[in-house]
Amino acid sequence: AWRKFMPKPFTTAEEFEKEAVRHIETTLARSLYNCDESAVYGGTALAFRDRLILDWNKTQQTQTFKDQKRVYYLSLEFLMGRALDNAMLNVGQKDVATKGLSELGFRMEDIISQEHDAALGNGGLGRLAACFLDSLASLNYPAWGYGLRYRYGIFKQEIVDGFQVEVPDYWLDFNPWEFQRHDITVDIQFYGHVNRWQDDEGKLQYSWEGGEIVQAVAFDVPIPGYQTQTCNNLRLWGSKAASGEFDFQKFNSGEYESSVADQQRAETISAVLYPNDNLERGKELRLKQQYFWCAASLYDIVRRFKKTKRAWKDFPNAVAIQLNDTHPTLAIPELQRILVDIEGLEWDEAWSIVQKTFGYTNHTVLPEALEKWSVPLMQHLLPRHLQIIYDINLFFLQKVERMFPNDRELLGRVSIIEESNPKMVRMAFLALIGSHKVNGVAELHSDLIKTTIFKDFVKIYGPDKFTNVTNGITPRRWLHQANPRLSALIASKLGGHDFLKDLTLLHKLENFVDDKEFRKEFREIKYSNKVRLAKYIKDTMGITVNPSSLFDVQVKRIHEYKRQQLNIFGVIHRYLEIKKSSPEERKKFTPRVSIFGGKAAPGYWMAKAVIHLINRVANVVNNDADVGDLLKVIFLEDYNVSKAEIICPASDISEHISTAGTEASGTSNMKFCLNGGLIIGTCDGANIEITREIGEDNIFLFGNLAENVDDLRHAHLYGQYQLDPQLAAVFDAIHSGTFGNPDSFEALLNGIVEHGDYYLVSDDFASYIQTQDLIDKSFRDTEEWTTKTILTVARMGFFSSDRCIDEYAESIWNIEPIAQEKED
Ligand code: DL6
Repeated sequence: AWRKFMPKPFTTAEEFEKEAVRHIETTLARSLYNCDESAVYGGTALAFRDRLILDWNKTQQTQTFKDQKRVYYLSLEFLMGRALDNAMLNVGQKDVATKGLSELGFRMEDIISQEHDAALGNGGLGRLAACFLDSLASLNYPAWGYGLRYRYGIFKQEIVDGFQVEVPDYWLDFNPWEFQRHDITVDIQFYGHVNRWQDDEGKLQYSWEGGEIVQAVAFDVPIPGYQTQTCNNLRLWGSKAASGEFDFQKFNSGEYESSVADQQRAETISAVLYPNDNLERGKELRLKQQYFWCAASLYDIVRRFKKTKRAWKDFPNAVAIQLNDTHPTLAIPELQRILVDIEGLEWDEAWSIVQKTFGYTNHTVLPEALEKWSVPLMQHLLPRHLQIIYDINLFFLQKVERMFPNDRELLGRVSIIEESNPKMVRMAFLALIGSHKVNGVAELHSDLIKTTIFKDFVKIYGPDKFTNVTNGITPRRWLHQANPRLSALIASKLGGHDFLKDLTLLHKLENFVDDKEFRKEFREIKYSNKVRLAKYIKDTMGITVNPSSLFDVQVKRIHEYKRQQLNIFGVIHRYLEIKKSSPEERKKFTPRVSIFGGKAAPGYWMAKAVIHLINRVANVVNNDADVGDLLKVIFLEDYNVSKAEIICPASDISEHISTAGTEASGTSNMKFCLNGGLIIGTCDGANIEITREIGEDNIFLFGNLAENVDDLRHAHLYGQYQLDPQLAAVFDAIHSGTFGNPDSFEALLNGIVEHGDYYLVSDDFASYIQTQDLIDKSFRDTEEWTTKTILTVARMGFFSSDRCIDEYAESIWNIEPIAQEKED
């Protein structure tokens, strides 16, 4: 009966205004006469939130009632970005709100930009998780995300004198998108010891006792689907001292500070996101975070299952858990512990449930990113889990020995425990052994894991345990939200916005590739997006760039394998070419703006040197009167999701130039192409499938292939190579001090000249430069360029995260969408 009292979708701007103003005046206690943009953001967000909550409650009720199998996506990172725009577009009421805001005297884009990015992730892995949540809800799959509620997300990057400086990102001052569930708390244990005894039937029993308890508190975030009433849940755990942990004795005796120490220690667990991308550092607090989050999530999942009163063997029919990389691998021994130690199942029965429940996604083959934890650390922090891991390993190795009786080396290679000093737990092996499916994130990567890091396991389990799910992106955020004019143009040709739910419909755009009007509008949209970015650059950096220039963009984490150094060396080469040419020759250059953005992990000195070099080069080039508009170099500070939404639609060419075989997939390559930008790339990650889809004529590939990388590295190590002469000239310019004190860049250059050029910068340099020349030429031919960009957009249908999620649902999770009931 109470449905009639519930808020309804806004049908008019006035209805929206009424709600927004009510929230500003009452919920936020901000008087309208001094109402600023931040208050209006608050009122707008709360007005939309009210609508979302109704769908959210209903979705949770329906999912519980239907009791279909659910997927739980465990990810230590969810790089969500801003929520308001997404919420308005997904519930389909942005137009009404825009009109309402304008009647109140505000512009929608100013209000949207008031929101702080939810930056609980480092890069591709976290943003993929966010795209997956959007697709899961949009496709009506019963799904929850589980993560950590970091009080500080990825740091803010400031560039001071050309150097990266890290500033904490406290993002929670006003966050209308989360709900603390005061009633949902879980006590999480650390340290302590294991008791072992025989029960009355002579069976060995284990219990984990003593140690320290920290409380996990649930914070829920609604995840609205696009044009559906499904609103899924993202549950983030915050840490606090367990009740009863506050030491009143100390407090009463005046030791106030030490009485709160326990509390602070507990809160530290969820305080900060580790800012490493593709790099693991083995810190105890990180392991604590991982266990804290896995244990709280599993407790929650098991509690929900137990309410259904189904038999344990039914658990994998009700629950699928996807491990986003190895970070949540402790969930495997934790579920085994719950089933054996607490629920009393036999080991084998429990293990079969565990294996059927988990799936593991691998996102990297880089050795420095593969997680290993020291055995002594694990023994100290999680003594019972270490025992369980040893038992899992024992049974696994016994099986291997039966299969390959005389191969002792094989046992050493596949053991979960690495016999080093100290011994280490290899998390990827544990994840693989405890899961029924392992997937890579692009075809090449999925092939590589089978021939490199998991080669022996293919022999043991057979190839069917391994599969590929090529990554994707949500077209709602990365086309409709980031590039509304392009989305509208496409809709006008395709007869509506259905392509946002089925991206393969974009192929129909090919029918318009010769349509003059369409081509003109398509170009105009790109130009206006470039004007918007140029304005942003002017406003934030004071540098004027010409929007008619070719915008060449590389935005992503700074990492040697991603090779921003190759790009900046290429820029220096271009600069030297311009400098040595006559005024007449200069007219032949295609004017370019080289735009970089991305954060370096705070302790990653080589990456920081690359940022420094880019900024030094920018300083020289941008102030050289000989160069003028022919070349500008921009390093955009603090690259994040909301900046990506401005940058992606404004690029002509973007760079995805990792050493072949190192970038698992990449997803920004997809974002740029979907927005009518072309790419220069190596045959790596998803570039290969992008080429297959859009055609070789529409992409600029260069460089050595993955299959040649080992031989080339070998040649470097034995001195059988010559530094590329054009690169040598670039190094000479750096050494001569053209870009400031060359000592700052010594390590960077030495890595190439003296230490084996592990990322093969020199080997790929000539082909990179040549390909850049081709790009210049192609860009000057506006008609040819326009055709390429339109065909690229038309052929990107495969790269929707909806396709990805359907593949996971069918081949790994075995889940079905929940049919939507029509509202009366
Ligand atoms: O799968 C998402 C994303 C890929 O697109 C990138 O190519 C890959 O580098 C990234 N991997 C990681 C690995 N980090 N860890 N652990 O972020 O995943």
